[in-house]
Order: sequence, then structure tokens, then C-alpha cells
Amino acid sequence: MSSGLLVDSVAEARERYWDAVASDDAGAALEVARGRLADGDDVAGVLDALVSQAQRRVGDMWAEGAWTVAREHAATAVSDFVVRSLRNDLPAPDPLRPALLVACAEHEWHSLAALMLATTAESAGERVVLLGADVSTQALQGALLDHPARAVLVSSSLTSSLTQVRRHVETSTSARVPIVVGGRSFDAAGRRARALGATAQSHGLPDLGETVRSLPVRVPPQAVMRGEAASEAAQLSLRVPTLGRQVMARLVDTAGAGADQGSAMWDVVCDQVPTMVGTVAGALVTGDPSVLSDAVAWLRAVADARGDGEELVDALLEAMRVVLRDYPLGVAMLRGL
Ligand code: B12
Repeated sequence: MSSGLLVDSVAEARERYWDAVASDDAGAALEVARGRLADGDDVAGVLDALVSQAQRRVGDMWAEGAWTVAREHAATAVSDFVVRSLRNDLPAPDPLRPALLVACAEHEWHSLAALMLATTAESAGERVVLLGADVSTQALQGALLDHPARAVLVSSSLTSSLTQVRRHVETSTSARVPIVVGGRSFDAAGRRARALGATAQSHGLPDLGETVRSLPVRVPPQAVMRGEAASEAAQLSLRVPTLGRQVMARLVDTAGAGADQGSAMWDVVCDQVPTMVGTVAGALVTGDPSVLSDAVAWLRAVADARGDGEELVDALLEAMRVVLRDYPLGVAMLRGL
């Protein structure tokens, strides 16, 4: 599309954007996004209507087995380029304004969401310090010391990141700074965000400005979580790599012989082992079994879309029940599935 032409409807722009993403054409994708801005849409609206939608579709294409992981990465790179370019076009914010610290949970590599948050907030005149992917407790503490902060915004896509989100809640509130959480791992009703002690949850980009404006200036500190479930979650999340290897070994023993180890679903299930183990911790720390049941339902849907592997999902859950035997509350949740 040439830059002079109007993109006359959101639906049409969305399809043009998707075509550009799917054909790896970053220039064309940026042109569609800039076209929407020229037509009067704001940055939050453009990111929401084009980039969020496209990324969801990217995930669906992979889940259905229609796209490889490499294709998924290429498509994400196009949207990453678009968002960075739009961010680059924004005027510099007031350097004296208290900053919004935008971070992903520790071990969380879904950084495009954080980049979109940063861009949306900057387009509304906020000063943002973008800490990016996989932000450790120490890194967040350092940033809180380095910058007078209005709030911390944490993004978490993986259900296995919820325990790490809680650590950011403790870190941020220990400096009395409000913390807003969001991302795919949260539920629409805000139950998980409340359980983690977040000051607020915001779902989409369009309501981010209002959420930030309505935050208190200071919040009370949230002490380290106590109780059996929280302590099981903390121990489990620290041992995810080891437990993941043990689950994997058991899966190979029990399901490996019968299953086609060359099948696409075998690869998917093996890839998901650490996420699923960490998801048990996520369900425990939020006291919300649906964290686990949603993740399992998603895995079953992937198996279903690919036409095989339901029994592999069952074998994975059985291996987890055996390997996680020292985590009785987690096993009880696994039994309840
Ligand atoms: C792209 C992608 C990746 C890329 C990310 C690259 C990048 N630079 O971000 C890479 C390749 C790194 C990746 C890796 C993995 N991924 Co991935 N990934 C995706 C995918 C396809 C899109 C994510 C994305 O870009 N979303 C775009 C943003 C805009 O959408 P969003 O996250 O929903 O955020 C919106 C709102 O929630 C909100 N928001 C988000 N955060 C916040 C925070 C605040 C404070 C606020 C107010 C709002 C807010 O604003 C956004 C705009 O609307 C999703 C599928 C999907 N449907 O989301 C899977 C997905 C999230 N990944 C998944 C998985 C399992 C993985 C891996 C474990 C796979 C593997 N085996 O390696 C790893 C984990 C890596 C890690 N430790 O983090 C699963 C998660 C399942 C689960 N149970 O949690 C999904 C759902 C898989 C899928 N295909 O459907 N992934």
C-alpha cells in the first residue's frame, strides 16, 4: 500500500497488517500502523487493533500446527520492529517526571508486551524506564533505587511466571511504590492479581492511562507470603529445572516407548514440561486451581488441533503427580484435574 492511501477501517487495516506480518514485510506492516495513526487512531488503539490481534493469530497458527516456531519468531520480529519504530517517533518525555518502570517477570521472555506497554505509556506523556525481559529481583531493586518511580508495571505471559510476579510485588511495595500487573497469565476478573497483592490489574492498552492515574501515590509493603501453599510454591519454583528433568525422564520411561517420539506433539509436550511444572507453583501462589486447569486445557487444545497426543498430555500429568510427590498441595491440584 502506498503511504498516501487511507486505511479506511480497522478490520481492513487488521487484514493488511496480518498479510504484512505473514509475509515478513516489516516495511508494509509499519506503513499500515502509521496509516492508522494518520487517520486519527491513538497509539494504544493501533497497537491493540493491529499488533495484539496479529500476535494472537501467530499463537493460533503455531498451536494448530500450521506454522513452525521459526515462522512464529519471524512474525514476532515484524511486530517488534513496528512497535520500536512507533516508539521512536514519540516526543521525548519530561525528564523530571517520576518514571513508570516497565518489566517482565523473572524468566519471562515475552518482551513484546512490555515494549507495547512502554510505548503506550510514553504516547500518553509518561516517562518510562523499560527494563525488558527476564527482570530479576535485584534488577528491579536497582531500578527502584536509580529512578524516582510513580509505579512498576509487570507483564507476565506464562502461567509459570506468577510466583516471580509475587516477588516483584514484594520488591516494589517494599519501596512503597504501587505495582500494576497484566498479561496472558492473569484472569479477567482480577482474582490472581488480587491474590498476588498487586495494587491494580489492567487488561488492555486502552485503559492503561486510567489505571495509572487512579493509583495511590504510596502503598504499604507486602511481606513475604506465608502459609503452606505459598511456601510449596516458592520451593517448587526454585526447583523447576531439576523437577522438569525428572518429569521428562519419567515421561520417556512411561510414555516414550508407546508414543511416537518423532511426532510434533511429543516435541510440544516435552517443550512444555518446565512451564507446566512452574504452572503448579503459579496455581499454588494464587490459590487458584484454574491457573493449572487453563494451562492443561490449552495443551489439550493444541493436541486436539494437531489430531494426536491427548494420551501424551495424560502421561505428562501422571509423571508430574509422581515426581512432585513432595509437594502435596500441588499434587492435590493435579489430581483435581
Ligand atoms: C511471540 C511468542 C513468544 C516469543 C516472545 C518474543 C517476544 N519478544 O515477546 C518467544 C519465542 C520468546 C516465546 C517463548 C516461549 N513461549 Co511464547 N508465545 C508467543 C505468542 C505467540 C505471542 C506473545 C505476544 O507477543 N503477545 C503480544 C502481546 C501484545 O499480547 P499479550 O501478551 O496478551 O499482552 C496484552 C495484554 O495482556 C496486555 N498486557 C500484557 N502485559 C501487561 C502488563 C500490564 C502491567 C498491563 C497493564 C497490561 C499487559 O497488553 C498487551 C496488549 O494488548 C504467545 C501466544 C499468544 N496468544 O499470546 C505464545 C505463548 C504466550 N508462549 C507460550 C509458551 C509455552 C512459550 C515457551 C515456554 C515455549 C518454549 N517451549 O520455548 C517459551 C517461554 C519463554 C519464556 N521463558 O518466557 C504459551 C504460554 C502457555 C502458558 N501456559 O503459559 C503461549 C500462549 C503459546 C501459544 N502459542 O499459544 N513465545
